[in-house]
Amino acid sequence: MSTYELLCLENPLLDIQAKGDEALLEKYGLKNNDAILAEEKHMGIYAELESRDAKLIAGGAAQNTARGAQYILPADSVVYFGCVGKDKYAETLLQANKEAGLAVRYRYDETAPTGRCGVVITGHDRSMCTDLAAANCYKIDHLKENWDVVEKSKAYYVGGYHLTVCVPAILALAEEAAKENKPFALSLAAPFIPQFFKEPLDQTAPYWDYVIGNETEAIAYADGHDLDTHDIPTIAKALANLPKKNTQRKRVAIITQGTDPTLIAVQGEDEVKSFPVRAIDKSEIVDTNGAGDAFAGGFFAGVVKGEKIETCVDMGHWLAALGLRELGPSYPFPKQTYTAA
Ligand code: 26A
Repeated sequence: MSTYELLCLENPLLDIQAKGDEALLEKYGLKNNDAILAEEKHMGIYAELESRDAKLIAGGAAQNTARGAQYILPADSVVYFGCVGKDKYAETLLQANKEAGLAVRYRYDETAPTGRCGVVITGHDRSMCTDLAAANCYKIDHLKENWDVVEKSKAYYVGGYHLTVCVPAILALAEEAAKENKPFALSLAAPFIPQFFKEPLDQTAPYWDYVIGNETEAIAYADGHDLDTHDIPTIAKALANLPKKNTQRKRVAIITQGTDPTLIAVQGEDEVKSFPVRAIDKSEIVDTNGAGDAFAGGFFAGVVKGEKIETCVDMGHWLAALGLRELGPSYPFPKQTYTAA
């Protein structure tokens, strides 16, 4: 069995993505740039998007990141874990993963369909409404059954959205990482995670070697943790300097800010470094769905290759710029090759 450079865990979803407008957002009580869990009142949105000529695209934040990292790395470098149903949507996801060369260990749920994410595009904003369905049925037993893969993987990346699903599986990876001195990364995923899933998030915090998020997630974290500031560099520093279990690695906090520079704070270091994004003409942007996931994919491809942090950030910016030119969280084929800025 192969040794993987990176193991990713989260919620495999199919994105049902269409152009929308204020009226559609209002009808379902959605903000123009947000991610939420669907409630009963949202369930009509999927059919409504399909009636607007929706595109069905492989999604799930960390699955996008995993495809992104694999896009850059040599064959068989990345493996992805999550739970899907036994249906056509799962086959669509497998096809996209196959194209990227991403290995998967899916748990197949017998009763629930594959999860869906309704994506409403308005200009350069995207609003996401997720019906987790089978993705919510991930079980730690599945991870234990595949523990040989866990042991043979050299780094772990968990999408923060999984904190709504299976915290024991996240903690099992986190503890293995600390025990074996392997890098463990977690994304903040969306503002509602630090807001409403604060307790499980904080349980994982001592294990973060890398914590990654955008400015709205950083602010939600600050508000939820009484940091009493909305200054992004200050929040990045606070994240980097939380107590840490594995003292052999300094924690790195990475905060992206859309078209504004990406910030890097390293545990124990005074300076928060700032890296401008790669400029791309607004007219070249197809949609912003998955841009942050692409950044993470590029960044962690750099991490597992042992690149210095500046290069990791540039690899993230490069892959995000490629993803912005594609429909949904996708990457261009035939594959392009990374070149330093
Ligand atoms: C639990 N939730 C809400 C989610 C998601 C999610 N991935 C996992 N869990 N809500 C949205 N996404 C994914 O985020 C990507 C863009 O960053 C969407 O599927 C989309 O591909």
